[in-house]
Amino acid sequence: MEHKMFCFQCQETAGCSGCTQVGVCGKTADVAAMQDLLVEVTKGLSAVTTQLRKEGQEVSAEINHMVTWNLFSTITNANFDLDVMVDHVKRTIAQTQRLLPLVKDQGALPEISFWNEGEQAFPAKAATVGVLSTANEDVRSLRELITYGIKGLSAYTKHANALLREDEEIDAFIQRGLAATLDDSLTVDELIALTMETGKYGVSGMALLDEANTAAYGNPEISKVNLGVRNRPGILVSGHDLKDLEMLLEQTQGTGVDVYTHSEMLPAHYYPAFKKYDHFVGNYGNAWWQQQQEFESFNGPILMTTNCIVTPRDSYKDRMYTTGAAGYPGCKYIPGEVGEKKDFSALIEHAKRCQPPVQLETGEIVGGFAHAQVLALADQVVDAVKSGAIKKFVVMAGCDGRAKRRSYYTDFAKALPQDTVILTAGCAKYRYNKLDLGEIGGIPRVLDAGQCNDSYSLAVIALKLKEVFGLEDVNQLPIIYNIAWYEQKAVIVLLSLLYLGVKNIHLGPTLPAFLSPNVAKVLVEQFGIAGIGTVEDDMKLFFSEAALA
Ligand code: FSO
Ligand code: SF4
Repeated sequence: MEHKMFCFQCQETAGCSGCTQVGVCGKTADVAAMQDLLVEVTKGLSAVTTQLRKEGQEVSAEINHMVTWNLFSTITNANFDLDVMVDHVKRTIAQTQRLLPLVKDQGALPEISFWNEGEQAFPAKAATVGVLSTANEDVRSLRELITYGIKGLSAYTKHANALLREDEEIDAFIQRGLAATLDDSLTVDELIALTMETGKYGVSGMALLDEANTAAYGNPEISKVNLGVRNRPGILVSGHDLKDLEMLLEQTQGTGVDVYTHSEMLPAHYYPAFKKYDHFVGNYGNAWWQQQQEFESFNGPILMTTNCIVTPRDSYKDRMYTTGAAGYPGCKYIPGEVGEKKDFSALIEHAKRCQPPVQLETGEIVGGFAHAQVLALADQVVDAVKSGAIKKFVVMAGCDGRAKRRSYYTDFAKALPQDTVILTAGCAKYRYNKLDLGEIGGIPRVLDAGQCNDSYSLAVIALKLKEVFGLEDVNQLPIIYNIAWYEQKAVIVLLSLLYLGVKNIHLGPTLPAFLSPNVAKVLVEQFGIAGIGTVEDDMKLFFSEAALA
């Protein structure tokens, strides 16, 4: 069948090889084409800004934000709005054209930096620039691995920017890395080195966001999060942007409208600053992919601050709002740039006309084990390890998703020996965070650090434990890595862990389709990356006497 599009950036890609007719995520061929073009013109702009920096010129925050916004909007299931994509292609070309005359040496710039045609020419151009335009499969694989890592890094940078944190070095890398993916002179070895460098900046990006979040909202602390509902209308907030949540909480105070979190917004309840809001009731539902049922029964407006958007049902489409880099055609968009106050009055008025949410569950879950909280418990944790009460930590961070095979993670968590503790972050936790796995000497067996970006916390914890136990190598710790991935933020988390020297990471439920056999081989040979097997086999692999020796 003829390809109408080609995208293989996420775990759910069709047939584990590529979406060619329509995305499994719901992305249509015309949106896919415009996202390809948006990524390409952003690379063209990045080549210009990289050359300008080389020539000693400064690049404005406005341009940096444009690059990260563009990339964030092309992450899996973030933005499905064709008009928005077209508009951003136009704006990006306009900025590139504005900056181009400032470049003294234009000799090394790629063709796309000069491309300046109107909207009618967009579809034809898009058809020439997608993933498959790189013929060599290893070069293509590395270019995409770097691009997807940078997409994830852009998302985290954008969240830090929303809290008025900037890091010119990270932005300069993002643009240099993007420009390098258009450079035909780079060898495979140079691209592998750039992949590792992407991981290095992934660590910096997550550290920047961690600092921004904790400075604004305090250090996450052990918290019980209510799963039930109250008898008042509510607004459900999903995605990852804490600044949006803060603005909404401020504006809903005293209005009689409650606020609930969904999916990756759950960890907001762990921050001290959000505890002062009486109307911040709890978490509603589960991971992103269950949103069709859960948004329907919520009854009130939903605010998607980022991905992951599932094609909305007609029954609640008029209640779904987007903001930031998220977008869906037909859903109302709440504008607001970095530093601007967003106006959520439309959602609040909408909520007042709605019924209260239908209760899905009752009870509480416990979370808030980011680095400061775990390090505050360090003595307890170290004693438990020394006494043998805790034999292993299992990092099960990452994403959840629709694939049937992901039931592995629930079964794996259930099958773990009682003397193991799960360290988690990201929406992967919904596969096992309500199983009541108990405690070891007062330490819960599931320690949730927060969102996917808070995987940074898990790295900080590991490095601290290495120091406490006087080990030379982080891989000598009793930690197993069994990570689930879905989209490109997981790619930057993975590259960051590799940069920190973590080896033998198991990645599932399937390995990325964008890894060519040769690139996969490098990851296997140099880093011991592996997939997952059956729960039974993996239990033997991790917990047989030989593995524990
Ligand atoms: Fe999940 Fe979606 Fe947070 Fe991702 S909600 S899948 S890796 O956006 O970023 O963990
Ligand atoms: Fe397919 Fe994933 Fe791309 Fe969507 S983001 S089109 S599901 S590969």
